[in-house]
Amino acid sequence: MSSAIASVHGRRIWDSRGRPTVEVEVTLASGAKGRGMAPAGASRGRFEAVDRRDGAAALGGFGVSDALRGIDDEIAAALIGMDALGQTQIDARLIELDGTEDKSRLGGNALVATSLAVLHAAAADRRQPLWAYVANGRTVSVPIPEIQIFGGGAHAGRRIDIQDLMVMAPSAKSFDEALEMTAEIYLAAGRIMAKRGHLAGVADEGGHWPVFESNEAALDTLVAAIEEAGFVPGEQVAISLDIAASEFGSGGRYKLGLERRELDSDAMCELMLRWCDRYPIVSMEDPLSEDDAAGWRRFTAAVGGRVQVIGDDYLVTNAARIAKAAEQRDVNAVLIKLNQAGTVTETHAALEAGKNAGFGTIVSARSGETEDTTIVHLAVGWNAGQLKVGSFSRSERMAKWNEAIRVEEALGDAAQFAGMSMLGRRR
Ligand code: 2PG
Ligand code: MG
Repeated sequence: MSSAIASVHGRRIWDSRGRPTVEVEVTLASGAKGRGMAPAGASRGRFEAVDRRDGAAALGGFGVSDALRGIDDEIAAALIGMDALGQTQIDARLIELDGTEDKSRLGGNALVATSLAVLHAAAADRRQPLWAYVANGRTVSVPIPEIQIFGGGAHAGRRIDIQDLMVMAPSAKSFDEALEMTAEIYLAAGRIMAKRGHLAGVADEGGHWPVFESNEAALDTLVAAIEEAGFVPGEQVAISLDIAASEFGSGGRYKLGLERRELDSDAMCELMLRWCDRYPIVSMEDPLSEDDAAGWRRFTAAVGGRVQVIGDDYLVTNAARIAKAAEQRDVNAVLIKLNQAGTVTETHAALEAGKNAGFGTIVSARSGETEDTTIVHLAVGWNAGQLKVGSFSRSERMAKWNEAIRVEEALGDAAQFAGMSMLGRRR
């Protein structure tokens, strides 16, 4: 069998934060090769797959030598001889081999990089671009991008509480045009901030690292940047926020560090609703913390008809959690991250669970990334509709936006741009 796995090899590479991460290379009997790289989050959900890290003093505890040993020994032994075209069987074998609920024994980082390397090798064996291989003849679409302008929270020294202040361009006719509009806004925001002395650098995902006195000041500046770029806020360009509330909230208490005040769940929900009324917000991710199910329900009941409410840390790319959230009407959209789930198969199952619930689905990068562009192909081939990659600078981000331009061009007339119709079905 020419698509049988002949070798599996792990190596240490470095992510966009300068931390070690795992890369896996898989070679098939046919000679086809595939490579997978593990990203890493900073604001992680409690129920995500757990990375295997050395934990010693060296490299801040982020070393991956144990994870690499597991790949070269156990994982290689288990996968060699298996058919790379059978992704479901490969991933089932990885899950069984690891044997833990949270993938902590072999490590979510080892598993996701291996799973992705097999996927790439299989596509190479079939001589197909990855998006076409995963689509397997089904409908594809070019996703609408959510692009960060300001970074905050855990990605920018907590200078503001909100983690990602992003824009979406509902009026764009193509991915290419959406990027052009975003570029104008990113540049305009930089000009405004520099003029006011509000620029402290570049945040983890490439957004401007702001010095603001309040979260509202950040939102006001974003609206100003959209206007300065020549667009009508709320019509041509809208705001999308990732509050990442689990970073500052738990047990029904939310500590807004910037304003030095603490809110209970009701007050936090009220504040998020006020922002939705006051600003042209079309999408809000993790507005409440991962342990505040009642808060989620209240928030979605109030704005779910007009705002996309996305579960990230709350749903951790887990099909069962997504199905439960659908039953309880906690959200109307779901973020999809490969390394939260740990394998390609589980990630796809989570996305399908979201679609079955009528949710918007957003394929997302992590704050710690590499030059890997796989998620672009998955967003297209799985027809996710939306893509979140971070900001409009730093090459680990631009590599992905640029890859999407190539895919859109390659698709030609078949390149259906998802546009805003892909935002979650309203509840
Ligand atoms: C998120 C991601 C990307 P992290 O919360 O959605 O912005 O951040 O990878 O740190 O979890
Ligand atoms: Mg998030």
